[in-house]
Amino acid sequence: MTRLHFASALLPSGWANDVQVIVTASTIEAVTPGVAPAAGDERHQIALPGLASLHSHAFQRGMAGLAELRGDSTDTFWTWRETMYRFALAMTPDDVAAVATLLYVEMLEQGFTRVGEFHYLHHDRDGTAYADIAEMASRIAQAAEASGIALTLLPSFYAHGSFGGAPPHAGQRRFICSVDQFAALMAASHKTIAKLPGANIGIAPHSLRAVAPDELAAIIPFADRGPVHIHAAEQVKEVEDCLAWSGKRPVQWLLEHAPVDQRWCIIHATHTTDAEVTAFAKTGAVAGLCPITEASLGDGIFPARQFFDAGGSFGVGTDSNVLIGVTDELRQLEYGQRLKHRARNVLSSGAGRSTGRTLFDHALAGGAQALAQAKVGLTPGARADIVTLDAAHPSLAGRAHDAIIDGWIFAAGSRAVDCVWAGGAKVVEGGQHELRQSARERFNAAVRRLVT
Ligand code: NGQ
Ligand code: ZN
Repeated sequence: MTRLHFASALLPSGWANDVQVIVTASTIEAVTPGVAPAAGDERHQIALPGLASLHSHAFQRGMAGLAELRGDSTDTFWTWRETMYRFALAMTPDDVAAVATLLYVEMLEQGFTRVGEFHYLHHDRDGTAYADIAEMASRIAQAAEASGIALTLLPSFYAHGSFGGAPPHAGQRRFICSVDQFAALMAASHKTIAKLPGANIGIAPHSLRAVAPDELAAIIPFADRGPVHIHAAEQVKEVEDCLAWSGKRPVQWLLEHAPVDQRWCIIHATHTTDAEVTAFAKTGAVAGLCPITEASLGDGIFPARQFFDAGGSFGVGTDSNVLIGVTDELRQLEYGQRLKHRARNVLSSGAGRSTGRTLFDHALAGGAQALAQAKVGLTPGARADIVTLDAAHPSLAGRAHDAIIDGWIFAAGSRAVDCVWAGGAKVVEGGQHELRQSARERFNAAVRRLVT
């Protein structure tokens, strides 16, 4: 049992002062506001719940910053993707484990305590399945276990190179499954995560480019009651190709043909019309927004203001993992809207309401929903995923309650994270994960080999 005491803590009911939190094993057992610290309480100033990065492709952390060199033609998402495929084709299971372990260490250091791993690098380098079809998934699970982050594993189904069942191209061979192989992959993935604390599983039909309608219908039952994640409408070309194929836009097609409901998370949904935004919000599905990656890849700007006004839920994901940060994702989300609308505090929930707090609350709730967590936050029964901030950080000086979150997101940035408990274990202290050094060495050795 661990007893923590926070001068100030963000609870589901709002900010409270002098909060004692009792953690037993991986779970919060009791939360008592308004009590003085007792002897033996570990004391901190400011506590927040950990957030989820609801969309990650772990292996891509290995190539972060390596696609920032201008090519011969105009660089786009599609030319980035070629670089990404070349990197993916070179990685061994050990490389994936090394890269994912440091990535998850970095996520924890930033205040992400759960990851939705949209996992599609399944097979060996020649495209044949490993002896254990879930070999790569097991490396992801090992990385989660070593770091302490909670894993929602989302094995991805990927079968085609484009709309209309086009054959995949050679660079995609490590991703490809038949429906039968996917069934075997799901069964093996279930076994892989069975003993992993805090883990759960869903499915990830990659996109309408990669999955034909009959395949989508065939794999949805594999989700059981778990989450279903799909990329949609990230690029204008994807929307055009989808229109050419079906006469519908990607989000529109999904809403008309797939059983989209609260278990679903539509990743990006960048290029959506007003009608799509309204219909999407009504389904109760989560928009999985990845603001740093969407900016990095030149995707466009999601109509977040309209989606919020229509009652839509969203969470954030680090996606390509080019930069890892809770504050970075939330700030970029708001700043994209400011640039688009030429206004300030666009995503605040109303007059006098903090923008940072609005973003944080949405990302907490949307992340939990998208990764099928019934209970999150500093509340009894939730996994003990707790983040403390450094109250001595200059951008937090003199701030109370929501002003702390605004100071953290918009001014202090990531360095203000002090300690992080993941499933009750204190894995980050003074902003550093206990495995930082060894994980960096292993990552660096793998990446040095991959880039030469
Ligand atoms: C992915 N990433 O699956 O890693 C994709 C690129 C694709 C993003 N969309 C590949 N950010 O969409 O075909
Ligand atoms: Zn993605």
